[in-house]
Amino acid sequence: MKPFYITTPIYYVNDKPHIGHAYTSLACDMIARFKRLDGFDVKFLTGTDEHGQKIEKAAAAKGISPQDFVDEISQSFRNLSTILNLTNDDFIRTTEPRHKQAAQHLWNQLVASGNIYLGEYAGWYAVRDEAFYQEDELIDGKAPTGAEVEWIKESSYFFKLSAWAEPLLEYYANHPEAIQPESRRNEVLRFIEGGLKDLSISRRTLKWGVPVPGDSDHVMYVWLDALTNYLSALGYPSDGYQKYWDQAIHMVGKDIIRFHSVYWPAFLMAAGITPPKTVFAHGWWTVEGEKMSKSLGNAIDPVEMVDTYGADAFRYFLLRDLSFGQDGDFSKVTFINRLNTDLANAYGNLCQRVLSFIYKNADATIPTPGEFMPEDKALMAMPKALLPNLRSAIDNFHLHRYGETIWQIIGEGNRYVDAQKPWSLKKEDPVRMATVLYTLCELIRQIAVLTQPILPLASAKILAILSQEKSDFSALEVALKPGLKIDEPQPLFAKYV
Ligand code: ME8
Repeated sequence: MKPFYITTPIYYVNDKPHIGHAYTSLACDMIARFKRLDGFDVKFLTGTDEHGQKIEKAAAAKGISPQDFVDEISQSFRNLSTILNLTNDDFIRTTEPRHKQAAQHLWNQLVASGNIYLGEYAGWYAVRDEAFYQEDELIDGKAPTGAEVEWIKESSYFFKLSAWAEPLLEYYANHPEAIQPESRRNEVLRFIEGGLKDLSISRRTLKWGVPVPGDSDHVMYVWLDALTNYLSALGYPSDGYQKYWDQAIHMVGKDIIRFHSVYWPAFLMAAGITPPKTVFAHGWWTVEGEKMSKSLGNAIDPVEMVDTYGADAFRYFLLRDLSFGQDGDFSKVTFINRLNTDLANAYGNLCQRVLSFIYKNADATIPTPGEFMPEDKALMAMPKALLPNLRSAIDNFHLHRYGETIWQIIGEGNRYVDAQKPWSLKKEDPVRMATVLYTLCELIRQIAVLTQPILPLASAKILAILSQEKSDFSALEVALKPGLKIDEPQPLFAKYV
């Protein structure tokens, strides 16, 4: 099986998870699920970023030790995996020994290759961004992101980032797939072309971090520490990490593209490691037209969303409504409309009208079909014929197209029911009724196989009703057996006002 490796950013544990974190994790989960069904050997990683000044400050504000603080909040991110039904294979925390060892090993490689020197940093630091800024970057005394900055002057280790501008540009010229989408790639290339300055990679006044090997007065800059998580979870530096590493896809929000597409590949090249295959930066969610912020208290809580609407509905909306890569706005009205239209009225209705009709009128048994008419054959051939399109939607990160494509077939299914009128066939032509119902069950079965990455819970319910054991994509080719008993179907999706 071909290896496949996908990662979410590791989230800061300064606050509880919100819709933005859920979004990136769900996108990765959708891709990971698809790849597993498509026969890949998948590793899907998520986790938490637990060091740095931001966390140290947040712990101090609560009056507890950083370790107690991170243990508590990291757990809420771990719980989110269960709540969102994520299939991550690992959950890494930067406070774990396996990570600290890997981060220190990488540091030693950078020292050995002559890329680290001791100097003095004098400049601005934004705790919220955990980022250094030059005087000329500030706008009205704040970071370009709007974060407050503070002046820092201390001894610091530096990474010779300036030496890596040319190798990075050359690498990106030869690997167009390495930064996606195109607009982000251009943004990163312009930034590198503007010249790179050496980067401060340690802090002396901070204690909450991974100690710099050989100099316990310093801890590593939290981004160097954090980025290494993608390697530590693969067992780096032990042999064998390359198997997945060569296939690495980092999914991130557009806010952290520079860290992933400038600093990280430069660290890696300097340590003799190939940069990740792809960094994809998706867009930004606002809520009812506003930026999410603590002061507005408008962050959407994924736990509440799942409690109210279920994990499938929340997932479906996020991965279907927004063109993946673009910014989007979460509005309650659009959310409810989409659930009602696509889930309750289209997909839910198709399943419910067919399965409950069989349950009530066809002895709760998948009927044995008579001779298929061309329209039956055409309908049953439709979902499986979509697989190449769906594969390309996933491989090209057009995640919204996945649902869009399948829902066209769901529409076809509902039109077929209306045209064939199985309820009238019951008396007029029972053999034809059996053929129509079988055709519809076969359609629903294939749709349930294909919708697993986007609606895993609903798909599992349908596949269970149809007694399907195998559910990877090879199941598309094995037609449904007639004669199976079905349990009483329950509506799959609620309707909301
Ligand atoms: O940056 N819309 O962690 P973080 C879309 N620890 N996505 C959003 C979002 C929004 N409004 N808000 C957050 C960090 N995200 C570092 C990462 S990786 C080595 C270290 C998502 O907790 C998006 O993926 O601030 C964004 O990049 C990430 O959460 C930032 O999470």
